[in-house]
Amino acid sequence: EMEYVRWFHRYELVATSATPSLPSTSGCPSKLFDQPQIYKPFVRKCVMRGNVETGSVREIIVQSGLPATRSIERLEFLDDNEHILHVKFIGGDHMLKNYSSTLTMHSEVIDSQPGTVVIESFVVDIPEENTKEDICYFVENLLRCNLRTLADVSEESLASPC
Ligand code: A8S
Repeated sequence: EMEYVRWFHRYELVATSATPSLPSTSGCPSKLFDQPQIYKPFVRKCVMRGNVETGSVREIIVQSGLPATRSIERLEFLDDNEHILHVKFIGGDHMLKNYSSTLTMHSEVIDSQPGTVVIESFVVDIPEENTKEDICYFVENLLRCNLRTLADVSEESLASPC
């Protein structure tokens, strides 16, 4: 039981959500995985290993000035029908250990217009040398930035149906 308690407390769950009003009523999460640089302002480059499918891996190179340079990320689960994208960070030189995120897209009526709500949540280990507040502040700001940009660029392509 101690093991269980210890395991449980290594993780912190924080949900963040944003409600960008995307033009299409059904987004396509698989379009997000191989071209994150289109909607993640801090991603400079993305190199895919293989096709976009469950299990495939991408390497992200981020803009300079951040506390990391690269991240290796695996597509853990993808469902374009249910609009779910689940990604796990499996390597890189960043401090986000055991980070994984879940992004879902939902058709909603927003201001009397059909739109898409995108919700992203994450779990991550809190390293000894950081507080939960610091890590959450850092990640939540990045996710908020990404989701806001996604809402802005979605008109062109990303949120259209698969
Ligand atoms: C995402 C979410 C995050 C990405 C973070 C939190 C990151 O790409 C950046 C800076 C870092 O220090 C960590 O969905 C890492 O992309 C922008 C390189 C992982």
